[in-house]
Amino acid sequence: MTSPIEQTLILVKPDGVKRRLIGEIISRIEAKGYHLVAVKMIEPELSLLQAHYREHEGKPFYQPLLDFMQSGPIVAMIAEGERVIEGFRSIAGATDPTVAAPGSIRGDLARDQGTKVVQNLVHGSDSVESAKREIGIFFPELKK
Ligand code: DAT
Ligand code: MG
Repeated sequence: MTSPIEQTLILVKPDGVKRRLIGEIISRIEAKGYHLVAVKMIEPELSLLQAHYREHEGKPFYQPLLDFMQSGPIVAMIAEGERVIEGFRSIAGATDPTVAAPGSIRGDLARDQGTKVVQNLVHGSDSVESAKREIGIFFPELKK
């Protein structure tokens, strides 16, 4: 069976930028063999983050999540490759960095900081549908 080439949206969150982990995170994506096809550092508007995180509206960590994501610059990227959506989530590790597998970005480099929202360094799209939607939100200039 052949796997189609996918694209996924990856974010280095403000904690990753502040801790100077952009290079480390990009290295892991490239070492795994995925191609970066777009990279930019931005300070996203609230409306952009609300669109991105709409599935979490109403949850107790929603407002802390928006505040955290606006606490400093982030790096937005598009990575490409066969099964990259699943593959990046595997190298990112579980949402909760305390139990994320050692060897993963979150497992190796993040931990519970006692904050209302989990600070776990990276975002990766979780399906083909959300990747398309999220790439459109963060890279409207690339719309065909
Ligand atoms: P993921 O980023 O692994 O896809 P998610 O989409 O469920 O996780 O949640 C988005 C972000 O919100 C996540 O990276 C960290 C934060 N978060 C998720 N669940 C949380 C919880 N129960 N308490 C605090 N923060 C949470
Ligand atoms: Mg998610």
